[in-house]
Amino acid sequence: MVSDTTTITLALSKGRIYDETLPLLETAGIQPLDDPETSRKLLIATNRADVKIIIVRASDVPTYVQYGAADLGIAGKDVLLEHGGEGLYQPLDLEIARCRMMVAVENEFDYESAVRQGARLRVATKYLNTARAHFGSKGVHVDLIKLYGSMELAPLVGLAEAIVDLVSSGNTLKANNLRAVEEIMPISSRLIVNQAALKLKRHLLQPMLDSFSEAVGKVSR
Ligand code: PRT
Ligand code: MG
Repeated sequence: MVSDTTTITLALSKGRIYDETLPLLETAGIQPLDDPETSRKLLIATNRADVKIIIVRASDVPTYVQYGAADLGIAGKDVLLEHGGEGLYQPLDLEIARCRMMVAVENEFDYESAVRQGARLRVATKYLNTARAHFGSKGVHVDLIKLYGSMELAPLVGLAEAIVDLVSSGNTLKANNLRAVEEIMPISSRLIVNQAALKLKRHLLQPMLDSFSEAVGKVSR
């Protein structure tokens, strides 16, 4: 499904991604006509009649773009690794909403010896694919427990020994008596484009990709 070829739809999530995307949109001459934080609108018009923005959950952005309900979107690498990236062209790391994917445990938990002794580790996370690949490559046996949020609570109440979660300032870990024991990978947000839309709407999409690449100091082709 690709909507009409005279307009483009950009999928964004509220919060940090939206905030950090605004300056990039500005460089492409695009200004949203509403603020999603205050307006409750999920479909936002812009100063350009041929560009509209939809506001969706961060983890739903790849799905909207994959099916062509949005032509392009911005999603964290964490989200893309879980989605799998099917049907998506990923031309550009926008280097926004940066953080790190980490393994964390309670301060008192001896992670290093647990791993050394080959103990089976219970790990709570929203990021099953990433966690499976990480522990698999280290040869650490884990039982993964899927959570949808507040992973930091899991070790405190005995649901898991470790978590895999995103860390930026480290304040959430600190406030919950946790420490990071391994960095899995650095995370930032990427531009994602529907592959069919890129062909059918290149005349509209390419100038936008070019402005974004210029803004982050890269070449998009
Ligand atoms: O919040 P919601 O459930 O709707 O979805 P979401 O959490 O996926 O969305 P959002 O907007 O919070 O995050 C969107 C994207 O921002 C993520 O997919 C990441 O790529 C990126 N990002 C960057 C972060 C963070 N930094 C971050 N710190 N996403 C989440 N966090 C959380 C983290 O999970 C932890 O709970 O913030 C907490 C840790 O922060 P510090 O500063 O205390 O370390
Ligand atoms: Mg969040």
